[in-house]
Amino acid sequence: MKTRISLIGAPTDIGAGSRGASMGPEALRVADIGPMLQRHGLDVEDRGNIAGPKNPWLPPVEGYRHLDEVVAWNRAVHDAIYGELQRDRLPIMLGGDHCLAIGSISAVARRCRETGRKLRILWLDAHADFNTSEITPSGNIHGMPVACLCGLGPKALIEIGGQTPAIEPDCIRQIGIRSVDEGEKRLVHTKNLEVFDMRFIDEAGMRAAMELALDDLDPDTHLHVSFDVDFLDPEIAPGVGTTVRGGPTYREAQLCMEMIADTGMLGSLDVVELNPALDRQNQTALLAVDLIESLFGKSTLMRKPRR
Ligand code: HAR
Ligand code: MN
Ligand code: MN
Ligand code: MN
Repeated sequence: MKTRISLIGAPTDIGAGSRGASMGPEALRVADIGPMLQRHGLDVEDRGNIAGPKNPWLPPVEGYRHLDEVVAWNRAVHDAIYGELQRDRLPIMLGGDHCLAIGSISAVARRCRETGRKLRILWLDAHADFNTSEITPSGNIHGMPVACLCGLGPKALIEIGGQTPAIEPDCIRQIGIRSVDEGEKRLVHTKNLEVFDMRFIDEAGMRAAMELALDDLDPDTHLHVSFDVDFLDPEIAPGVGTTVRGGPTYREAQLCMEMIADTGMLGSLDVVELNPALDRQNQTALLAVDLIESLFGKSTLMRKPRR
């Protein structure tokens, strides 16, 4: 069956430490994300943007910045993504900052429970996003979504998908990680998160990292990719709020996307943290769209999955 895709914009920077990710959805549209997917024969509907509260730009309160607004945005994202999954469409959330993955992934997890499918989450990021209010250095909730999804976070955020925790840590594979805070590091170890950090990628290569991250997938697995654009090296992707040098190169990122495409199991996608205010001539959005093209199966030659 033809893959049916729904684009859903979530124009907010409510969980971020700098303003501008709210312009991400439009920058991705300007970079032709919809027409690119259509050119590959996919059925694409752009559902437009979700609405939510404005960013009051206030300091953190008890370890959380803008908690009420983050809850409102994530409820709206959850409902929109869940609706598309119910209609058997593949949702692409155009963020927005990474706090919105709480809403999208809790919707995906809910749908997987209902349909009896397994879930594997690939978290492509420079950051582990595993902070809590006790250990966060910033109070910015875009540094906390993985913890919230695993049940570590404020009640209103961990309950969004109807079951707490929304997911177990063992369904997550993190790739490209190179910035983890001290307390966060301890929590990553306590919860046994599987992390393919840049040291691993340096030593073993992206191919080995992805082979392991995609290992022993049940044929009936829903694969969710949460693509934080700061995963990429800032030399090629400057348009993000929290750059960390030493990320994957263009070729490494392409291989990562191609190996995910080869599984044929992609079921949903977040594209987050793109910040057009910090970009140059939309190059980071164009790069993200180029990589997403590979994620949906564009390859140089026709090839069979190697795995
Ligand atoms: N770890 C830092 C914090 O919690 C920075 C988090 C930045 N997060 C993102 N998403 N950009 O990955 O504040
Ligand atoms: Mn992130
Ligand atoms: Mn990040
Ligand atoms: Mn291209």
